[in-house]
Amino acid sequence: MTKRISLTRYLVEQQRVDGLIPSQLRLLLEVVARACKSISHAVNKGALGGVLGTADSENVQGEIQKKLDIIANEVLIEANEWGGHLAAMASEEMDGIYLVPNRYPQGEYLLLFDPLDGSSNIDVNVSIGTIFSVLKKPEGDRGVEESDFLQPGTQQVAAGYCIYGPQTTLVLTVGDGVAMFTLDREQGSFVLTDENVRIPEDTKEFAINMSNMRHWDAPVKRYIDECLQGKDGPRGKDFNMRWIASMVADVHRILTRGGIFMYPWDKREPSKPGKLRLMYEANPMGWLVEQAGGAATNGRQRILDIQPTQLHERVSVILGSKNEVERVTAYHSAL
Ligand code: P6P
Repeated sequence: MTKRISLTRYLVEQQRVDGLIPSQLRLLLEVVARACKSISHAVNKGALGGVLGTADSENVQGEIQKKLDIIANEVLIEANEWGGHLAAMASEEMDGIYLVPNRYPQGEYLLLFDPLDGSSNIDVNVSIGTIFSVLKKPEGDRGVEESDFLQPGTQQVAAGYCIYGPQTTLVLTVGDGVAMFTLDREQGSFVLTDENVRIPEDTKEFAINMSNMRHWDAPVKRYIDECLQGKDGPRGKDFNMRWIASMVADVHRILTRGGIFMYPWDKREPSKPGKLRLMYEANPMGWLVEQAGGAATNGRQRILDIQPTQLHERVSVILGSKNEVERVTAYHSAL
């Protein structure tokens, strides 16, 4: 039997090797992992826990909140606010930033998260997940402001997600590749199950919500149309399609076997650059994909290079197998 390496041991050994995980960051990642275990427990209870269905509230996006959205958000806030590793947090489920209360020590990190991504799938028992991104707060003693969060994705010091599916799996990068940890429910600990995750540069599998086809821009229409033509078309091979409507699940599949995920800008709401959020969906997922040898753009530029202007800003997302993302991006610049 191969040696079981826990998340804690992995982080300690990585800390010794490359210094990418200062002790405060290691504490932060372990606290987030513990919070994800609690969220997994709540999710797995489902109807038995009285946690399904909607709450009587909307989030900043104007979306009806699910009860589990709020529960997951509260779990992450309560787990992280007292440890002394954070200065502030930001969440898809909260309008503004959350400053660590003065009664607790202030740390040097900023934590951003989508506490429960894919929540439209909660009530139908389809995989969902928590996405998180870690930034450093700017130097100096002044209090943290929302503008301190508006850093490009290249500034992330850690990013990851936890997928609540047939397994509960934590996927993490600190800038030295991607590692996966599967929750051992008997031991209650995350165990290293995949190290140095790599995405194949080519794929025959695309993920997009095809019902929006009539609203897409020409480059996206061209790319998908060529895929649909299969081996008799310009691509010379048949493609498969997947769409789980849970970014965490679609990205996990791509990290596991390759593929391209697209949620592009479309004509339904032309003033919005896309549906997905830059700070706590596209940036963490984009970094994970790049760290696994893939690529992530908004069709015209690298997602991680985008300078944010608003905490909840949206972005067009094209990510996954490098050669496919580069093809779609080239189609955009060909216009
Ligand atoms: P649609 C979930 O609500 C989410 O934010 C992502 O996880 C997912 O990829 C996308 O929206 C699904 O959107 O329009 O297909 O329901």
